[in-house]
Amino acid sequence: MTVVHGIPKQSQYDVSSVLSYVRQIVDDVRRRGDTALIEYTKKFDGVDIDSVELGSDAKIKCLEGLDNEVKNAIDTVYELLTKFYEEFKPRDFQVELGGVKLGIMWKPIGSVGIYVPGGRKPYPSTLLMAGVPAQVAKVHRIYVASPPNKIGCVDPAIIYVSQLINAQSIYRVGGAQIIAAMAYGTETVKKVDKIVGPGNIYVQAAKIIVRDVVGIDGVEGPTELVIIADESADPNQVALDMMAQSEHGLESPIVLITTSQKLALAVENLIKDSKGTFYIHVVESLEEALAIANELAPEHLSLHINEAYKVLSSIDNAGAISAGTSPPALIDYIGPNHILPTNRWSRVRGALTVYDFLKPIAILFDDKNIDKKILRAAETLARYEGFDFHAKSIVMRHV
Ligand code: HSO
Ligand code: ZN
Repeated sequence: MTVVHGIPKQSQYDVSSVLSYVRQIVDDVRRRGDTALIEYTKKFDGVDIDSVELGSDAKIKCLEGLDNEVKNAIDTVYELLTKFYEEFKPRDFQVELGGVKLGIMWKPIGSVGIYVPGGRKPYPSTLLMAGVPAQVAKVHRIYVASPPNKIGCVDPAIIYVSQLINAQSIYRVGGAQIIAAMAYGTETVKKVDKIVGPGNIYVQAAKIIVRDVVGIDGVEGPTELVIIADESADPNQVALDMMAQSEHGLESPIVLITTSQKLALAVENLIKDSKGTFYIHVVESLEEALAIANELAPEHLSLHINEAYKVLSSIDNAGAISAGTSPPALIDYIGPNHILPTNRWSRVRGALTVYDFLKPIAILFDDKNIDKKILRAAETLARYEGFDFHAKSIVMRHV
């Protein structure tokens, strides 16, 4: 393990280093379709699959043996997230201003491919985090893709969640190859309108390559955690939150910023035999801690401070905040969402939500009673831009 005294420097995560390699895979899938997918699955996952899609018999067989307790846990989280996103869903909006009606109508995206990483362990929680908001948004067709396990099945918990979110198909292919397939389509894989979900560096590189033809949620790196703690914090809780997110691997920066030297020492002692890339930084004041956290713009921010709700308004950049008695790991499993911006992208984006699956269509209607001043403003701007027909078409209905 490493404990650095200080804060992390620039992220080591560099997708551009694999772009040219991944481009070859993407081009190959575009050219050879399913055949390429089956070959890459043999090469990268070491598994022979006879079809890209999990057929209905295979689904039943692969689902066998899924523990009832896990099913119940999935049902519980599914229900909670569904209620949350139903409440959160934006409503269509109309307002009359200056004698015209302006509005926004929200429409779902037609089709979405959700990538669920396999890697060390399957993440059914990730499919819940993407699938539930997609379903609440009423996305017409949801497709799920995840690498196969050794027996050519997709993980049973992932199949179970796919059924809950009403996925059309499950593809048992992972990596850059399935991202290419969902972007361009193959004999089996349907071309989608948007691809979402986390994944390794190859998956992220593929998303960059295909984003001129398909929507993507973002390009994400390893999990990140910043904790702000004061002298009131419990070192055991702080250490456990740090060790929890360090389970995602050594690439995950886990940072403690604290105003208490005593806490820093206690936490360092507790984590010193744990695997992880840890940073501990002691500061003079809470304001300083908040300024650093805003600069780091982490994926997860956890507040172990007195009356944490009082500082919420001082946080500008974070994918998710866990405060009070809530640990970041609870966000991972019950939401609101754990698909979050990394690599400082929380400066401009936030958690995945139902908005990622909806489009606001702008509507203008009934301008019969439009204020003359507004009409003239539109006409003037059109003429300023040299568009006479724009100007004429604007005023002709009002003469
Ligand atoms: N902490 C990860 C998500 C995750 N944790 C999935 C457990 N399973 C990124 O927010
Ligand atoms: Zn996690």
